[in-house]
Amino acid sequence: MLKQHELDKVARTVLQENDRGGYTVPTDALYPYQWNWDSAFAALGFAEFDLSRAWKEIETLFTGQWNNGMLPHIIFHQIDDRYFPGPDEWRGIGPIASSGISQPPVVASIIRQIWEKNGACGDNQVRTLYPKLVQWHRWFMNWRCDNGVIFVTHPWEAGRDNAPDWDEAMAAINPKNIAPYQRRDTSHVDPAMRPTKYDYDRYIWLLSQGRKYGWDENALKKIRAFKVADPTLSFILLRANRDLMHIGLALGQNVDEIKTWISSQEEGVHRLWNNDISSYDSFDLRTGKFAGSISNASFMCWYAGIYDQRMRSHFDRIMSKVKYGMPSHDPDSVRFDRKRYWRGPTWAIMNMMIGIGLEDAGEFERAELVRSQTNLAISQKGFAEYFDPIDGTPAGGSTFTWTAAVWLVWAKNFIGEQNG
Ligand code: 9WN
Repeated sequence: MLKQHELDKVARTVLQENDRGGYTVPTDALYPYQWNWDSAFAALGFAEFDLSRAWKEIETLFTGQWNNGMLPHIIFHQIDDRYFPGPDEWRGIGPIASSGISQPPVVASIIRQIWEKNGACGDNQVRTLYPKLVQWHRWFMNWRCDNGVIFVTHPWEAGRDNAPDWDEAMAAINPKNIAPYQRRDTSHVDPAMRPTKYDYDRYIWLLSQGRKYGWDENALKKIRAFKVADPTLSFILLRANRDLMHIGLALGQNVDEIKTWISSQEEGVHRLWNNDISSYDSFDLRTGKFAGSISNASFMCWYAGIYDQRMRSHFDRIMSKVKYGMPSHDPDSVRFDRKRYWRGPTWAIMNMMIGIGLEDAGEFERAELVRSQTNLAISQKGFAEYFDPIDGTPAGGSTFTWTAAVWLVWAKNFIGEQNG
């Protein structure tokens, strides 16, 4: 096991080696492009030792912003055949080749975090980025909001691709007429750690629908086959809107519009509460049915500033069953699969957001428990994409950007009441 300062060095090297000049790939080969939320976490990591590189990451990300405000989930700066589906499949309509959907909007919160930690450094960057953030958040409120709850139109939009949250909505899709395709992910990673062919057929079918309608949200709105209210997007955007308002006020901007978003979301997130399982949950907006899934996103309520004590008992129950961080799905569920991506493994970024939320809520012991388990996973098993939450086996890609960033900014530092 490496010592802390040695791990710091390796983490910095991971970020530097994944740097492709102005943007960082999540990991080599498996994900050779710029991903939206990965990039935000990369910036957070860079800010620990190279502030100007951190700002550059976010600026490069916004070069892919569409006219309608949408910030794509993947920006294809340079064609690379090692990833599927690439730019020819997506045919995004932005200034740079991109996908056609977005991803959890952590950027505003990360900008605030970097800006506040570094005093006046970054004032110019924040001033330039602010209107772009407002435009992006407005896109979410216009096109992904249903009475205050935020929904996904593709599982990739939530960043939790094959989570059990989407099972029923995915089962309702008949992926007919998709052209034959060849996956690349399973040539880089053990297929047992990745989504199945059944999932991919539906991912590709949903993508082809968006492409067919030229990613015109107005047209797509009428034909959507997948529309699931999601705790990841709902909680992350709520926090991001609070942070955006804070940034706006610091810049002397009128934040009335953002205030209305926040109030509507504060009302809306309660719709995610599933009484049958006493947890925040996803629900299908087409059928009104809850997914019945207690996931790591369910525990992001605290991150959104919803200090709901009702999630504590699930937290304690689940954390007593694992050693390496909050699993992406409840280990007591029959759908739990400890190695398969978002159906069981633990993810450093989710752990960090859960931990930050708990700390904000004054729940220092619980925050420290998630932090110390994440620390154990990384220090024992390395900078993996995700980990088996029970025995820590590293899974997915290795030398992973966001895992390195989480180490530098959060996982290595003890959380105690004195720090709160
Ligand atoms: C599809 C890059 C991305 C993350 C997602 C994660 C995974 C992509 C894939 O990798 O998704 O977007 O091809 O599997 O689920 O959260 O942003 O790290």
